Amino acid sequence: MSIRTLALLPLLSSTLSLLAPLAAQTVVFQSDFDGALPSAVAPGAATLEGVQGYAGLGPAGDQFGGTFLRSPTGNPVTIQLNGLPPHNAIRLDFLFAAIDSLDGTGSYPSGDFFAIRIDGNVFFRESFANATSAQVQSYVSPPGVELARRVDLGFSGPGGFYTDSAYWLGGDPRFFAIGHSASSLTIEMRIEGPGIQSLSDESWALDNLTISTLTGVAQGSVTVYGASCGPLLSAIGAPSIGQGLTVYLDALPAGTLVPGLAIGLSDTTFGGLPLPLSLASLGAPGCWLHNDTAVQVAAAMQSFGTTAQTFIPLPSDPQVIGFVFFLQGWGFAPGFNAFGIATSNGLRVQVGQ
Ligand SMILES: [Ca+2]
Ligand SMILES: [Ca+2]
Ligand SMILES: [Ca+2]
Repeated sequence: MSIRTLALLPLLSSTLSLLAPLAAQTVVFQSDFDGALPSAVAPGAATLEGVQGYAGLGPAGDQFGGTFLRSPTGNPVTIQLNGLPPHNAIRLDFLFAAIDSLDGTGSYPSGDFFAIRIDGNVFFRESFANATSAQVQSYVSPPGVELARRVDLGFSGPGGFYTDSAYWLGGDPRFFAIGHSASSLTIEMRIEGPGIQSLSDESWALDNLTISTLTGVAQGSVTVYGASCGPLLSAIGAPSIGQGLTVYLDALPAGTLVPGLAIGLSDTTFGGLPLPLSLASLGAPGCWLHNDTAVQVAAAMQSFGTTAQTFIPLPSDPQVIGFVFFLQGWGFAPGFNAFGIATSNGLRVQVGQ
């Protein structure tokens, strides 16, 4: 599913800023984790350990080496920075080691999600799977990000379920320009979820962390609007060019078939009718249509029973900065109401730099 086609719509050109200023960048934290742990880092149960077989993985000048900060799952690693210069975005650049038998999405021992919270808000939450090729990893690497996948790089093993993976997560565009302007910054990283297990079974590590502040970044936004008759639509990630949003549809009625995502260009009119449009007359009281579905009526979502998710990549074209589109989740839910349809709230997305 893609909305790349949006960038091609000629009607956009008159509404887009072609003069977006270039961002200026200041490094405010940098560590290769080879010496003493910087005072800004609260490691919890994490410790500095040799990188073993990870040594040398990474882009030129930014490779695993010496020691890194290795953490058990379930343990928060927190970086606290204060007195930051004025800025309107931050950039995170780091190497991520997915060590031993992390089990991806699912129920125990699966359910291993690497989550990054920024000032308490979830910014990134993706599962990582190392043990078998049959496991479900929600994280999809952009080009250049995956450095090794399901190979023996040390720690538990070799062999069995204890293979390892390596990622230059800082190369993922979603970390390039994260909206932030406060003078203090708290970043918490941990692997969480129903599948967390002991250090000898699965763990993760962080190397070469650089945090920069940016100025002059045109921000995108995601705004929740409109009523739901049950399902809840939310998104995390960066509504910025070259990046994208992971969209979550939660609280679907039990037995929902084929959840989908309606993508529209208007939240005010649908075929000449005003929005939101009540679906009560169709047999779905309390359910509303919140956008014009002009791009897609039912973009596919990956379904997990009463939840579903998908990733919406945004084009890297600067002409898309400022563009607005609308999302609504829904599903066929036999028996939920006479119409057999459940609909979510809406999301308004404005694309930023
Ligand atoms: Ca290191
Ligand atoms: Ca291993
Ligand atoms: Ca696990």
